[in-house]
Amino acid sequence: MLTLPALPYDYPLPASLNSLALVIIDMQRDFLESGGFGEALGNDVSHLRAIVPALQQLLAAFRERGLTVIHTLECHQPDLEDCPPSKRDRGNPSLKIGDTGPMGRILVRGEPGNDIIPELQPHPGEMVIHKPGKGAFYHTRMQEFLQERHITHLLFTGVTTEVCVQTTMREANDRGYECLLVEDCTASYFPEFKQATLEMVRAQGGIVGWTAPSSVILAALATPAAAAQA
Ligand code: TIU
Repeated sequence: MLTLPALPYDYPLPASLNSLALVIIDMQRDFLESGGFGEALGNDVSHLRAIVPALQQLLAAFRERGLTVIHTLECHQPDLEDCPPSKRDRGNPSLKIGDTGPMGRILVRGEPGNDIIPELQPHPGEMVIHKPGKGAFYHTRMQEFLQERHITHLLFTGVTTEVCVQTTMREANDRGYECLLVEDCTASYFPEFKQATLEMVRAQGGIVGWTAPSSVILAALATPAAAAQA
C-alpha cells in the first residue's frame, strides 16, 4: 500500500488511485482579486495568491496521470433565491452578494468576478461543483458524483482554509471519506486561522483527517508504484 508522510501519521492512499480526487475549493476572482466578495468583506485579498504556483503544480500532476479533479465555486443564482438573508446581510459589507461591483455582480454565477482564476481554469471533463453554501456537499451533486466514481480519498486545497475548505473537509469526514488537507495549497485572509485549522484538523489523532505538503504527494505520484496503481 502506498502511503504519504503526513500528520498526525502516514496517510494511506487507496488501493487504486482512481479512488482519489483532488478537490480545489473556490479559487475564484471573487476571493482572490480586488473588487470581489472577499474584499467587500473587508479582507486584504493579496495573501491568497501565494498558493497558486504550488496548486498549479499539483493540478498538473493529477492531469498528467488522468486522476480525478473537482473544482468548486461559491455562487448564487441571479435571483438570489438560494441566498438566505442571513448570508446576504452578514457583516454589513460594502458590497452585498448580488450588488454590482467592478467585476460584475458579487458572488453571482456567471459574472466575471465569480469565475475561477485563469491559472486554474477547469479542463473539459473535470467536475465543477457550483455551491450556494460554504460546504461543497450542501445543495450540490458532490456526494452522488463521488459515489458514482467510487472515490474514497480526497485531497483538499483552495480558499479559505477555515471557511469553505474546512467546512467541506468536515462534511466529507462525516460522510466517511479519508481527507487530507494540502498545507501549501490552501490559504486564509488570516494566516493565524490557517495555522489553527491545520492544527485542529490533525489534533486528537486526526479528528477531521490529515495534513501534508504538496511535495510528498508529488513524490508519491512520481513513483513506479503509483504509475502501476493508476
Ligand atoms: N470569507 C471567507 O473567508 N470565505 C468565504 O466566504 N468563502 C470561502 O471560503 N470560499
